[in-house]
Amino acid sequence: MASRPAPTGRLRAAPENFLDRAAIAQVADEARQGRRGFLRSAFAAAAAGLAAAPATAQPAGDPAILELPEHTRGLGQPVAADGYGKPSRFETNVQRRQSPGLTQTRQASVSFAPLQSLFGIVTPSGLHFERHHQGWWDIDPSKHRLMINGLVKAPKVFTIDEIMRLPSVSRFRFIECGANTGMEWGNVAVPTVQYTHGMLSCSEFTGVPLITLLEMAGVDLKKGRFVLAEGADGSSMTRTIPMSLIRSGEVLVAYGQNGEMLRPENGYPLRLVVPGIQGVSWVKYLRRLEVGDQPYATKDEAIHYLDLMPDGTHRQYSGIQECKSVITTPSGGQMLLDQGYYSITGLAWSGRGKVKQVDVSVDGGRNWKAARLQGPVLDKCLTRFQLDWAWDGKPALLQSRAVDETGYVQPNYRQLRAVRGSRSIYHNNAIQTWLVEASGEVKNVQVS
Ligand SMILES: Nc1nc2c(c(=O)[nH]1)N[C@H]1C(S)=C(S)[C@@H](COP(=O)(O)O)O[C@H]1N2
Ligand SMILES: [Mo]
Repeated sequence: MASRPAPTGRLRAAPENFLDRAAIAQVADEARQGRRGFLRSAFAAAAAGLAAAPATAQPAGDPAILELPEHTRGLGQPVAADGYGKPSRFETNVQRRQSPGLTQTRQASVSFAPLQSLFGIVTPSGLHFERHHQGWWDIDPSKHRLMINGLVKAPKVFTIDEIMRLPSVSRFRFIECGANTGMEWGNVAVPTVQYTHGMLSCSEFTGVPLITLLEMAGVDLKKGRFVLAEGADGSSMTRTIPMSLIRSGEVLVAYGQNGEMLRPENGYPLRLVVPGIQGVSWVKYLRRLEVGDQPYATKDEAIHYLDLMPDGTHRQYSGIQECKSVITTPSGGQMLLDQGYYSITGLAWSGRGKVKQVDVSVDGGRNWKAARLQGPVLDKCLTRFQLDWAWDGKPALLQSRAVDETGYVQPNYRQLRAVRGSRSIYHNNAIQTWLVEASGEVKNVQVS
């Protein structure tokens, strides 16, 4: 590996998935001083100042391999049986974060998933992004009920126990807020992939197909062409779900997330899973489903979640999350410490089905190379891609472009704006560009 002197500057405080040297140094420091307690904030540690260590170990005489550390000789800790397991104390930098670019209300309403720190396709539940219109609740499941009414023979009220007795399915699905990447419409260039794309997560959801519950209530499938879904929080979150999606068996009334019950932030004890459709339709704290014969045009469908088009009209019910991808490493805020080999990696997804292909460019879209798709490639799920890259130390513009099984190709900003204009908030699926500077710093830039 061609190596060059380690940058003399400090590692960026921004989260990054190379080893978190600031956190590690702090833990070592505290161990030396015999103090207890771990690093609370990687930002604080980074601010305290830490020179970057070389990326590779010395070839000969590295004490880290020559000297036996204490953990090879002493007695380790007893089982961690009491309570719920936690990540290593060296991983404190891996956290959901609120965007510095968004106005904070009293009730913070969005946290972003640290995409730059994740592997594979599953988002650990504790790192799943959050979007609350009126705060979150930890609802007593024994008191929670789900009502089904409207165009049904026998309106029904289910307890959680009754729902959990039914045959369940488990499916890996992505959820993306329609406003994800919204700041970039205005070319704001927020610093990291956590803030550009972090209203995106992927879990294995477990639940009962909604069609099963509707059939138990004797749904009228001739007249009943839409379902209104309502949440039990104060946001009056109500969304219209077309019966066509429900009849396919895709829409789930879910209680499980990654092998355990949903997290309170994500809708415990019940949420709707509406694969491929923008997050707002995945109603959390689900308490009522009404079968109707036309779309409901609720506040979150008539006032919010509209796409302002260049000709001054609004686009409504544009809920499908079109094919999109982003490189998560290297990405904004990260630092390449050496020239030489890197595995460019990222995520691709499509609300219309499976990802078929991802191409990667290191020269701002002039030349493209097909990336490897890491299996499994699943329907309406995140897909991990990788491409081998040797960085020559010169500035580079990294981009990824996904194609889904319908043949739809992810647009660049010029193509997207030609159709959608530039005054939208929602449904920005443009190609993202990361600039790698000669210094190794990676920055968010927009090229068309
Ligand atoms: N009841 C209820 N459901 C809701 C919301 C809400 O505020 N209340 N927010 C919606 C929005 S806008 C999104 S993007 C997703 C976010 O889901 P998450 O918080 O599990 O990531 O939930 C949706 N469902
Ligand atoms: Mo959202």
